[in-house]
Amino acid sequence: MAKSSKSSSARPAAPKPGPATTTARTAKVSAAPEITTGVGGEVHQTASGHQLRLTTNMGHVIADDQNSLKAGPRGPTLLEDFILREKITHFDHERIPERVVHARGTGAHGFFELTDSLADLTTARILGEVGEKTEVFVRFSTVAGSKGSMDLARDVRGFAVKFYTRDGNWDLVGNNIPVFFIQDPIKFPDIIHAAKPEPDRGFPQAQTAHDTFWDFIAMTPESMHMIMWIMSDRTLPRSYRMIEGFGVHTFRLVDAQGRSTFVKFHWRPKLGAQSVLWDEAVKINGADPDYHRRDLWNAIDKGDFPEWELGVQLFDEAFADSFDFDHLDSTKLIPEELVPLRIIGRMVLDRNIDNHFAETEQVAFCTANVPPGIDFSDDPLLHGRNFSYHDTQLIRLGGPNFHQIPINQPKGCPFANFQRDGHMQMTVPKGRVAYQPSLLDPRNAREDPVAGFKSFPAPVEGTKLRARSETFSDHYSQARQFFLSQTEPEQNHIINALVFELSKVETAEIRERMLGHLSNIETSIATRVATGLGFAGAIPVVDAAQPTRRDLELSPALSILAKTTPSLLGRMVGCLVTEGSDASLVNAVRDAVTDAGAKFLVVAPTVGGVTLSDGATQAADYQLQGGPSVLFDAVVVAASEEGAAQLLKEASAIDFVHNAFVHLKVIGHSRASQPLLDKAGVVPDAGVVALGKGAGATFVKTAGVGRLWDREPSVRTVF
Ligand code: HDE
Repeated sequence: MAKSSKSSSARPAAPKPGPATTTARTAKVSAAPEITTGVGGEVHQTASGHQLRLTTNMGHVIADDQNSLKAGPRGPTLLEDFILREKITHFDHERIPERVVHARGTGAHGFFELTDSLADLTTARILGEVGEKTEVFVRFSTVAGSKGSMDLARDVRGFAVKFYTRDGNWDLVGNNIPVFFIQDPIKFPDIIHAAKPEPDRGFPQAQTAHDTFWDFIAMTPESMHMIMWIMSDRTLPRSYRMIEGFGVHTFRLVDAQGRSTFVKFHWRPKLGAQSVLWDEAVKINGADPDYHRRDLWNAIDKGDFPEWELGVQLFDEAFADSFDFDHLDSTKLIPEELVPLRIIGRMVLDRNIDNHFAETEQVAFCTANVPPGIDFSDDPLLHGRNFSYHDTQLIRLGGPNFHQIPINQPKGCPFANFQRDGHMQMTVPKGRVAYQPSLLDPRNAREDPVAGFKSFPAPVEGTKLRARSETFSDHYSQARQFFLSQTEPEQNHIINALVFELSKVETAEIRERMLGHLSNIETSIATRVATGLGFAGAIPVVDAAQPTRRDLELSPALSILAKTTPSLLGRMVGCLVTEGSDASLVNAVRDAVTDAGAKFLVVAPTVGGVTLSDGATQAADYQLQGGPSVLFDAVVVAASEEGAAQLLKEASAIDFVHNAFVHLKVIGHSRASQPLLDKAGVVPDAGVVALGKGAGATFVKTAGVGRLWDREPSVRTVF
């Protein structure tokens, strides 16, 4: 007390930091500001324009948001300070549980437009009325990592789409891989616990390369098909704009007469599917852990709206009966060569979110959200999901009214029922009647037997039992088909991924048992992985009781590379410049690259940029250490003679060039940059081009081809 009064008398005017206390109220606003928040504060007229008033949640205008209420300037803080208490209390409660899987996500708004009608097969208007545009919200995600994990984990990507249709919300909650690890939902907690950080130590984060994951897999033959997919480049996407999407399960379309057609849903990216290399992924995670979310945000922000085609595979009971595999088994797919994709629409993402938490975090998907005309098959995994997704939102979003959160509300149609109360009821239902039927309130909401949802009347009978159908039992044939349908570089990557992951497994028995499974898929996979593991023993025999693996027709549609049409569209080209870089070269490449639909980004020794040979200032997008070549699809090294000499002493410049080379990228370069290329170990090949006259056209022609796969065996061991 003595000290406090002493100090206040000694420094009477000091404690209140003047400018800060008034910023919020009197900030100079040049024009009428856009008042965009939902806080509901009053706009008040100041001498310099309009200003939103800072208030408490109860609407009390705040005079000082920089200092809490104290007894004397150094004195104890007073409990009376309701402004401080409200602010801190709200902050203390800002976090909600992250999703148990798919915690790290990024979202965007857009629309779906139907281009080919399925009106003869379904009453769902979104699939029947050509030209109809339906609002969508999409959330892309990784699966295993926490919210703060890095984007380039080797992982499946979630591809969840909420269509706000006129017949109610439709959630197509898919992945970028068309099959799944397990056949029965009762195994889901096990596979996820095995993949997540090990419970005793809390690591590794966002990785499958550890004992518990492979322990579970080594004991689970039904996962082998999925293993081939997750060890492929599919789990290292270059961009969310460049992933395919799959509904995975078989669904039903139901027409007005109650007839059903089976359907599988596929998304196809307009930019083509593309992946990065593992070594590149590891480095991107360090350089920019937000690489995918930044990429999506930037593309939409600049008006390069990513687009996907929606394709369907349609088949009837007769096909389902004749198909070698069970269409209810989520570890199997139907090759497109057997049932071709019919493209019926397109989806464009054209609006970034306004708020990550309110939209991307609070969005609640559920596979059970289907409009009339779409129905479920008997895929057991789908049935498990129909329960799980709603259930998980109750803990994650805190109660049964999460459908009232703006991002989850049906926007295409009204909703009305007699469900009431519960945590966070946001609406004010009127009247005394909260039930039906009722004579008291006959005009309130009632069923519509014609337009309402009707389940397809599939005949059902059976003995109650816990069992797995025999038709689900071939775990190796489609895994083999997938591997053999890949191009050579893609097969090499699967082998190297298996070697990498299993090398992180400490228990030899798990590694060896996995070799047994791989041998059931294809002998050469097992022998190559064994070489990579330095395992010289006999490969164990596992699951000899399984039905004999069959040789299926190859399916080129399963390969990314076989379908790739070379293009620079939507790609990023990084150009390393120095003081005195040749202006005509830089400008020519920029123009050509931009014309080809790619982004041209400049990397310079300082973010202030450089002066080019013609005296013009070239601004930089990245400072060299923050702009490694892993961020780009192809690079240009445009150093001047002096600049190149300086960069010889700069490790990040040498890495820039070296990594571009070993990541199989096209490198266009000024002749003056040659010493830097030599120091970085670049060996001339078709992808290393000296740029002179016609630099732009030469570079675009070479870079448009994509990666130099032929270079790979010379830069890394292919087991
Ligand atoms: Fe999920 N899954 N899942 N899943 N899943 C969740 O729901 C679950 C499965 C998928 O961006 C959770 O809201 C079970 C297959 C995506 O918000 C949870 C089973 C496929 C997302 C859940 C599966 C998926 C999830 C966690 C086996 C591909 C993110 C948070 C029966 C077709 C959605 C949440 C978003 C999220 C359960 C299998 C895709 C716990 C029980 C197969 C894209 O409910």
